[in-house]
Amino acid sequence: MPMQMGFRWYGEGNDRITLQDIRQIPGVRTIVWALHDKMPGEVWQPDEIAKVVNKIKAAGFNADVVESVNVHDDIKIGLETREQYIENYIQTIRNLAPFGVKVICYNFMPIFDWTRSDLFHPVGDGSTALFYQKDMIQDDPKEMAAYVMSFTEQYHMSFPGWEPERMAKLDELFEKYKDVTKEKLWENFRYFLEKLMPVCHETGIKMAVHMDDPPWDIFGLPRLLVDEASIDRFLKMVDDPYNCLTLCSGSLNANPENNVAEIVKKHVDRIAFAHIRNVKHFANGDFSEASHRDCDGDTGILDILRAYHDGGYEGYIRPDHGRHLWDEKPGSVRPGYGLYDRALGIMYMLGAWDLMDKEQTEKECR
Ligand code: DNO
Repeated sequence: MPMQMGFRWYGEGNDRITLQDIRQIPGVRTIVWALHDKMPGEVWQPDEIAKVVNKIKAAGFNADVVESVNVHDDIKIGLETREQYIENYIQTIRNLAPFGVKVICYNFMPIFDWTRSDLFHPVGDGSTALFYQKDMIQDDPKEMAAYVMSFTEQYHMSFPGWEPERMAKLDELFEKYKDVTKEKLWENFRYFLEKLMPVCHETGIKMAVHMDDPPWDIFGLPRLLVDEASIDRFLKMVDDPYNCLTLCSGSLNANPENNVAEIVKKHVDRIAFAHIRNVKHFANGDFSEASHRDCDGDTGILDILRAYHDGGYEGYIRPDHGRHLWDEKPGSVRPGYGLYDRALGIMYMLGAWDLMDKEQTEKECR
């Protein structure tokens, strides 16, 4: 089986992009979806799942990848109440299986998911992109959360991992995490995964953890999946073929020291889902997201694609964030998830992939 190209879709009424729009992008087979109105810890019910999956399948796609089933903070903190939330998670896995779901992408970041200081930063050619200004994400999480929440309110658009209900309780959340050291977080992570593995084997669903974005501690909160060593540790900690990675090139490469192609080569068998994104670094530690074209950023997109291709990658892949182009403005587009730049990204990836396929066949024929 070759790699499978996917496209993230936020669902009807929650995304201006329609399944019919996505049909027109060559090569997309998988819709990467979720029940976006679910709070972390809630069970996803079969009728709610069916509603979305039936639409996806009717439009000619598979619904093999869910991004994300978010993990409740009590599991990450290691509170006793985690038992019920883990049970709920297991029930959600069981409920997803009959719909053909193969991979669940999730993250284990305390409190915040991806973090940026500007969601529509001018790139210089009239387009905008997500931007991280290092000195703005240092001391005051509230300021940053208020910025993201102002978007949520102004444009009636909430972001996964940034649920206003959770953000409203930031003080309480920080207080609950105050004794969660990095080692404790690792331990709680292992506990969670070991409980899940039997049901993953039973249902054939792989758990694919997303890298921490950005890959360093923020606001004093520990972050685990930040580099090659931590990925090695994670895979060894629960050494099971169902314990996998969502290898996000952009998240990792926000730290220029991370060589993503090398990580792909080393762990291709344990990558269930590839997020491909290009990042441009600035000397002061800031970074901007860039087009998928190799030379537009510093991530080494072509080396990464080659590592997947030559490693015989058979998992799912999707363009990650794109820039906002043409008529895509705040309010008309989900930050990072416009139509055009992600579609261009797909064509870039498929172009490279087709060429590598061709080269390989020719090599084999000689
Ligand atoms: C950002 C995404 C992440 C990802 C979650 C997975 O755009 O890549 O938010 O979906 O971290 O749980």
